[in-house]
Amino acid sequence: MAEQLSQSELDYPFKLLEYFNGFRVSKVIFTACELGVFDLLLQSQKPLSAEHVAGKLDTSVDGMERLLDVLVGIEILQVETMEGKAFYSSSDVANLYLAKGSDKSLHDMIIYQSQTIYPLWNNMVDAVREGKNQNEKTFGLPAQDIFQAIYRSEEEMLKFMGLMNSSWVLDGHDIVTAFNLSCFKTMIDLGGCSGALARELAKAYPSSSVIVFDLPQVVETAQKHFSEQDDVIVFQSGDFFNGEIPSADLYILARIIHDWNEEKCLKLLKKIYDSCQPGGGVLLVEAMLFENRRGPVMAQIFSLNMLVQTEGREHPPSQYSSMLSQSGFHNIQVCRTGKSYDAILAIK
Ligand code: SAM
Ligand code: ASE
Repeated sequence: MAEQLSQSELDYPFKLLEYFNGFRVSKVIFTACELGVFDLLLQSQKPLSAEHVAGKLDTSVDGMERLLDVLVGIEILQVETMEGKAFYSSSDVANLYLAKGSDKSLHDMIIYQSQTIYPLWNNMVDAVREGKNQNEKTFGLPAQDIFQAIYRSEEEMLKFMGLMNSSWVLDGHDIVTAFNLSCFKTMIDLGGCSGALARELAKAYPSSSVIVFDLPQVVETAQKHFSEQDDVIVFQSGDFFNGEIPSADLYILARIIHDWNEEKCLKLLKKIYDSCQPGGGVLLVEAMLFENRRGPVMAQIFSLNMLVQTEGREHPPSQYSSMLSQSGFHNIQVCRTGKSYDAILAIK
């Protein structure tokens, strides 16, 4: 007689199928975003037929109808039927997060995932086998200089900066208020990229001055494409490995430590310690693993992403504390925000 399977054994393959399908769900959203479906639905202000969307976006009607139907199935779009014909519309939240242009838009994050992360993850088997990034195989670029690969063209630099910029839509405020930083009068965001987190800092601490420090081409691109009228931050060009680091009360390193191997991290933290005023501090911002590394799943996935794209990894708090104390810092405090990114503050 056949063995009786428990309910969880019966459910298990369905959970697996849902996971296997994850990449297809991602592709549906990426495709809609790249074709401009969410932008068109936002502009039109009224529900549109598949024919209308296909005509405007220059696609096949059949393909567009199937795409729109999945988007309804995964509850990203809504549909109503009038005289037997389907009309599709975006919800307010889809308009806010998926269309481009709004303050809260995640459009640039989706484009980067679709065009850069997805091809890199296609080489995950090799990344795991070799234990190194796949920039060379994926894009034909040297594996050693990770930012040479990330910034392989002006267009790629803009896309990466768009990704970095959009991450702080969701977590920026929680990060800058994780600790009371009002005692630090000059703050410098090392590798601050487009300045998105720095602007959150300047908003939360209006009596502090905030500088974004990054590579010269990045600063140039940030000023050209990401600056705001009456910007509350200033930009400064430099190289934190091979040049001088300006003096400040607080150094912010957001998603920097996880890019590099331990030797480079210690070199950078010691250099910051030497430039830092006594009583000054360093704020690390990263997606921290649990101490036993058993989660959060998102941080574990980010760590695999660091494997395919960089020379770094995600760490648990004790690893950051250890690097900070080896560099001379003390009073190390950890704050988990409950969102994707967490903060660690240490004092000289
Ligand atoms: N801190 C930003 C954030 O979290 O949104 C950007 C993080 S991004 C992963 C790393 C940043 O470090 C990039 O903006 C890059 O240009 C910058 N960077 C890399 N090497 C650098 C160097 N040697 N000196 C200064 N900045 C550097
Ligand atoms: C880096 C952060 C990222 C370097 C390369 C990166 C991210 C994507 N590529 O410091 C953002 C966070 N991770 C993911 C998987 O989206």
